[in-house]
Amino acid sequence: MHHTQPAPFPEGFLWGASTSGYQVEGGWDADGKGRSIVDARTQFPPGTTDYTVASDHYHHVDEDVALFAELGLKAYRFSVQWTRIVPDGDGAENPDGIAFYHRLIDGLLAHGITPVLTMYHFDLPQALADKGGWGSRATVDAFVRYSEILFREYGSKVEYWLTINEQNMMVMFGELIGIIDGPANTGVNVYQKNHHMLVAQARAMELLHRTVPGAKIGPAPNIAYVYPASPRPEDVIAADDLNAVRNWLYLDAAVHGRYNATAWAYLAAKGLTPDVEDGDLDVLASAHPDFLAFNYYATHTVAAPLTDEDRAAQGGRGGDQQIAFDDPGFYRAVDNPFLPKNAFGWEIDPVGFRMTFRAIYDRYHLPLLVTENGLGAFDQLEPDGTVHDQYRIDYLRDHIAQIQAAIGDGVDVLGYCPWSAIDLVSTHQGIAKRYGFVYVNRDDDDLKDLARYRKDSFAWYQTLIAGNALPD
Ligand code: BGP
Repeated sequence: MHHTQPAPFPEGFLWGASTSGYQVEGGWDADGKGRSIVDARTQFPPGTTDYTVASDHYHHVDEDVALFAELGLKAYRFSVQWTRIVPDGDGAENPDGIAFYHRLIDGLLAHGITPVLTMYHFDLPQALADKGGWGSRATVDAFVRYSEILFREYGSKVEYWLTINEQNMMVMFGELIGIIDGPANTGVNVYQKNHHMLVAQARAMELLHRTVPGAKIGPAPNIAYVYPASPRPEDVIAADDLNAVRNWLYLDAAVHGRYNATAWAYLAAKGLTPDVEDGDLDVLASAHPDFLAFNYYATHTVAAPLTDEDRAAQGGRGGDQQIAFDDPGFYRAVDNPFLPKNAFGWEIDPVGFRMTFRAIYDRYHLPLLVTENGLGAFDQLEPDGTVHDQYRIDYLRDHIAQIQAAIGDGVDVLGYCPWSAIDLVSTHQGIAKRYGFVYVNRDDDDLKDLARYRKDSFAWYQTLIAGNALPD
């Protein structure tokens, strides 16, 4: 469908930007913070930094919020590190850690920026991991208690809450993105962990609604709409399988409180169905998100699986959270010949963004908030302190135009929070892979002075937000 007039962005549209705690804050053990599984990680891809300093946002918080205000952000999506609030996950509270997020939230509110708070972004307390992590039901109770503290502390200040960032990526590609929850969890069915996270999420949603009137909460999975490689019916089934397993499993559970039938059949075929205790499905059904947040970077394209023989001859395809893997017997991941790729091999598909909006909205009829989308690139800081990232402007413009198309299609879009507000450390590709509107002066092997510089995309996004429209 072609819209002759682009739909305007609604008044109050939440133009934002995103970060996550462990990737931006640093100060990993400051002021009583406990160790998370990310802090405990020892294996990093060659040449990439750890998260001990990151962008040192913990010590630059006022300066960073002032930059967000200058940028004109209407919303800022960040995550609270569980280990700042409850250092060992389920024991004593840490007042200094609690105070840090009050300071951040108060700073945002003082500038008229709506806080969008992610409760959990990959950083499970290591002490909980040692006791079985998400493999143990005790972690569900610990998460609910942590939620209670967050709601008590920040409930009067924060309207938009996100439960768990990219639960689907943690489940499908945990090790690949460095989310390793320790020996106590080795060999535990990841879909059992997934089930516990779904129960924890549902209890948190129900608790927020019961205790903080007017607050809104939703899940935040990574959704990549899956195309069939061709109209061959077997390819279409393969795409439908991956859509179910990667995308709808998580949203069906969050919205309808039930397991997606195709995804359940996939788990059964692999011997991975979780134990579902009495009452769990009632808990899932009792929770009702107010909106759906999702992260979008690219679509996927798959074909029918190879026969064992062909597979042995050709080998399988590996990937990461945005490059689909082969799943023998279910689907074969292929490149989409119509799409370019970024410097890290991720396909770039703005039209697929529109398709993803439509597919989600059509299934769930809830307002949608984009909590990540963006371009990782090797930016260059010039001697005069400028960074010319026209490629990022092009990427953002093309994606934002497709949001407008989706709005024209009838999708209710609350806002857009691209990744990332400022440069931060990638999940598995270091800080050389930059996403921010603000350049942070450090490298993977040299902390330099951590000074902040506005990139060209900063001025461009500033103009866009001020006009509530794509600049000419
Ligand atoms: C998502 C995560 C983020 C973020 C982003 C970019 O999967 O929610 O934490 O890092 O992708 O990915 P990467 O850091 O791997 O480039």
